[in-house]
Amino acid sequence: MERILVLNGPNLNLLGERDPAHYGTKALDEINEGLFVKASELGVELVCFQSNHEGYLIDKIHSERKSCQGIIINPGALAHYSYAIRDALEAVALPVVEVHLSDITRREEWRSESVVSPVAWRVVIGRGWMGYIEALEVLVSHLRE
Ligand code: CA2
Repeated sequence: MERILVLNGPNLNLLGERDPAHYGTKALDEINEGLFVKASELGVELVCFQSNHEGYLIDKIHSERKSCQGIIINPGALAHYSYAIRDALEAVALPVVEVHLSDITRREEWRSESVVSPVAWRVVIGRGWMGYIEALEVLVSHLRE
């Protein structure tokens, strides 16, 4: 059975508390519950991890590199400047789907670039929580091609 690492970065633990116009109304636990339902339909195992700390996210990418076959990551604001996350994802050489709940290309200028995207196999933006489900579906199809 394939195992997929699902990572969420800074502040995503607060989802559902504020700013529904950008991020929707679901809490991260509810998004993860939806992902577990889809994972069971697809017959894959998920490991979900959220941290507000760049280094902990990098440690998780490293520690799961041999036990997971793919990564779904919403790096939060780290997407806009973390070359360390970018390098970690590139180093482990697993297929990566980058997810953003909001459409970062249609917000503030500083949000419009992701330094992670160049090492992602696919990027899903502006699809709300369903973006994570879409990410899981395309990643699993890709792994089974
Ligand atoms: O659209 C996305 O998914 C983001 O990755 C979310 C990040 C943001 O910094 C990125 O630019 C785009 C922010 C995550 C959470 O921010 C909250 C703000 C208010 C209430 C709850 C969460």
